[in-house]
Amino acid sequence: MDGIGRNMSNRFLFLLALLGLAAMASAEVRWGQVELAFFRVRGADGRMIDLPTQGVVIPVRMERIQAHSYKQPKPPAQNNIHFLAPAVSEVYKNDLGTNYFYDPGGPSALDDVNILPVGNNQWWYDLTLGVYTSTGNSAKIMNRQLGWTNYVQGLGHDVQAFSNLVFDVGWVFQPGQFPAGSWKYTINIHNYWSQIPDYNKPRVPNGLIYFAQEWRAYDLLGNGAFLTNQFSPVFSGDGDPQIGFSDDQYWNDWDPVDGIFAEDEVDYFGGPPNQANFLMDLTTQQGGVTDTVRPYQVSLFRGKANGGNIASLQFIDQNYYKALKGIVANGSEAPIQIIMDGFVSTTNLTALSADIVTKVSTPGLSQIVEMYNFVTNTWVQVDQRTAATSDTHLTIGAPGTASDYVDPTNGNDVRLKISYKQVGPVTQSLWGCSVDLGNWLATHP
Ligand SMILES: [Ca+2]
Ligand SMILES: [Ca+2]
Ligand SMILES: [Ca+2]
Repeated sequence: MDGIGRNMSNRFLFLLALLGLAAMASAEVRWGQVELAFFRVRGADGRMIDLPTQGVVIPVRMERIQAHSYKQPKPPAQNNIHFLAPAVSEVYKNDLGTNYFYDPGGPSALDDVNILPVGNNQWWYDLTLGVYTSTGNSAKIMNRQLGWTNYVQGLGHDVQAFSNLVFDVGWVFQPGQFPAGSWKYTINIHNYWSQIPDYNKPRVPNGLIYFAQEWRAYDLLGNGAFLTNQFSPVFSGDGDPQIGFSDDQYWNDWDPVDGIFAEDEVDYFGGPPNQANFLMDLTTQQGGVTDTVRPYQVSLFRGKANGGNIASLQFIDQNYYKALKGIVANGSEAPIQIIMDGFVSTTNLTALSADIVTKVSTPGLSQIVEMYNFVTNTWVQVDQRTAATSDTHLTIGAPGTASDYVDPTNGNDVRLKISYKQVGPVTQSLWGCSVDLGNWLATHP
């Protein structure tokens, strides 16, 4: 590049930086308050508890965002946000920031939210969601949020497919609080905790929650009319969740809009970049100690070694453990299967997560992550997704009871498997993977 070209290039970069600063400076942030109509949660004894809510007012932070209807093409990316390592207190995050969108007609939707088990038995701290409103609100409105832990298939049309309600909360927003447009809003739930007895404080269930957001006219019981064509939950695409995970699907409560999420209301937005996952960020109050557990042993059950060793798996340093596809016993088997073992300090775990950084040499591959359950003596699949061709950091929690993934008869061994399968066209016949990190995060009291 000649001097003038370099100079112009520098000026262009400078201009871009200025634009970036201007964009940051102009972010519209509003603070408001949200009231609570009701807050019901399943207690430790299995009963639903109706927590006191009279007079409760807690702060809410609102930030204007740009969301588009999923019926319109995705606008060009404004910035490029990479996968991030989680903070200990962050237990679910789907907010890549580059592609917010909504279903303009849909005021009620449910998403499958797999929360990191690091948050198990911790209190909900802050909850961030997104909403699009075509009209704003001139009257009180309600954002009702419900969570179930079970999905039952086969119940058919207009029958609730989800069971075991674990919470049902009615947040009440004031007239004029939401101007027309798209908003990311954070409810500071932790401000509520000082007002209720300790034993009642809601805990984050371990693993999968079917989380519903309903936008309704205000009603003390949460049964107000749906705000169809006025308020819609916002989704965040351009990739899978950075923390926890969710399948590319959701349940669109439209047939009819009645707060009943039936199996035949399952839907998506045509696949990437519009992954059908709520814009959502959930933190929990920190508790316990989280140890990083590094593997002491690695083996290839399927595949051929192609460089690196056990030390390559222990740190994020672009020193990779590499494997190429190998011979399989049958066509359904994954031609690369890497198994790692580590030792945890105690069997008394409250959470266990795989913490991995991986990439593959070609598109067209699927990545499967499994953790070994030593109680049932089975591999448990904890994640499956399109394998990325650039380094991708994932932290994936083991479902159920964390201590089941520890082998106390073998020095508190934990076992992790990462596999790759071809699911589409590939650019190389002898494809492979590079694993920069294969660790665990083990949380205990
Ligand atoms: Ca319905
Ligand atoms: Ca989803
Ligand atoms: Ca490494």
